[in-house]
Amino acid sequence: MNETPTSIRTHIGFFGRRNAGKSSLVNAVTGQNLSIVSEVKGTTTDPVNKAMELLPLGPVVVIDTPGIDDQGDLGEQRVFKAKQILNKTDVAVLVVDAVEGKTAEDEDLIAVFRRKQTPFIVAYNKADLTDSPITVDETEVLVSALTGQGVNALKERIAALACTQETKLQIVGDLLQSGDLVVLVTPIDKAAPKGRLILPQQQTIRDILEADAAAIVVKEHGLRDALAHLGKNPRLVITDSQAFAQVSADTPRSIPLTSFSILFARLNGFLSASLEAVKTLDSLEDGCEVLIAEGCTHHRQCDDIGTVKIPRWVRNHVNKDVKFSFTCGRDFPLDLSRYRLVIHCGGCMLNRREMRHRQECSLAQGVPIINYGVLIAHIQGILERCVEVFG
Ligand SMILES: Nc1nc2c(ncn2[C@@H]2O[C@H](COP(=O)(O)OP(=O)(O)O)[C@@H](O)[C@H]2O)c(=O)[nH]1
Ligand SMILES: [Mg+2]
Repeated sequence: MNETPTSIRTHIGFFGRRNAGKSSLVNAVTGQNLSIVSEVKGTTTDPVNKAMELLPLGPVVVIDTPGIDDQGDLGEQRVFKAKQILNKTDVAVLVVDAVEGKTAEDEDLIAVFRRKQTPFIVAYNKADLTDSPITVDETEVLVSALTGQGVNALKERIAALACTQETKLQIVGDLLQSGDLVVLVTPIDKAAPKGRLILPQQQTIRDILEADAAAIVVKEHGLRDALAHLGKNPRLVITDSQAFAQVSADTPRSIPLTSFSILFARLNGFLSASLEAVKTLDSLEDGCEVLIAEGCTHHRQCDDIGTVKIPRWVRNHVNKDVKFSFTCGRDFPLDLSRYRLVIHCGGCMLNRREMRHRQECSLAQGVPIINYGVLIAHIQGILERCVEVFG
């Protein structure tokens, strides 16, 4: 928890055919022996992730993938995994064996990068083995993982591509002015991790401080007293969705209120789709299927939010016998057609690209997708109040 969270690191994926030298190049770029290199095709069987500081860029996750031309049953699964990695890749490096040149598979991959608007660079590797000089255009570099030729240039190009992506996104800072006061309500119940705050809470505090505003953190029972003694009204109260009922009652109507998960829905570009999906939620019918998806794989507690509370609240809300399925972690079903609605967690463990990908998959299949925080606020009848602050 002392490190930059994975979800906000730039994800750099290395793709390409088997034996192009992906693992060798990952090792050369990171300066570490992370991935096994060998002349045996298909040596890298699972994606390898490394969180690190990559100069001149900063905190990144470098991901080595299996070859995109792997064969057989297992091979197909590996190719599938490599493609899954693409869904969270911010900058892609396509490694091509300079001696062999680009193949149809490489061209296919470039087409996918373009379709997904993933910035990419083609690294022609094994430059040491080519006798005739290769000319490269501005989307390509010539490198040798073996001799180190071109590796620094590659890093700089990756950094440049990542910077074109970099728009300064704020969780809440854009709503604040210097000197503002924000009250955060964070219940500490059985499900809270030992000895620390959860990631969205930490990130929100950091964002408030960056805006030169002040954060006051209270538990739900301490809110009323804190508001009475602050001396001035806070700009905003941000609560954990689970404490909405009490917090909404204890926060005077003149003070804007929202939740961590609504803020993160907005951060992930997820808010307007969620607000749209409210209508579908209200019109769920007996027997229809709903998918509840979580990004993390936390230990399930009794009365767990995703598997117990939300199904209960939804059933009570619509008074219908709705059927629920659950998925967590990296898994997200490709085929969503049987679902009437997807209910997704705030996704604090997933990066923006992955969240956007999930939203796009869902909407492309005509399945509305709603975020936990929006759903809970709606069911509690305070959704309008909770989005007022966004104007
Ligand atoms: N000569 C030369 N060989 C390389 C270079 N990069 C990788 N190789 C060799 O190519 C083979 C495949 O490398 P590997 O990194 O495992 O490829 P991957 O399957 O794409 O991950 C290994 O035998 C490496 O030693 C390079 O720049 N020059
Ligand atoms: Mg490999």
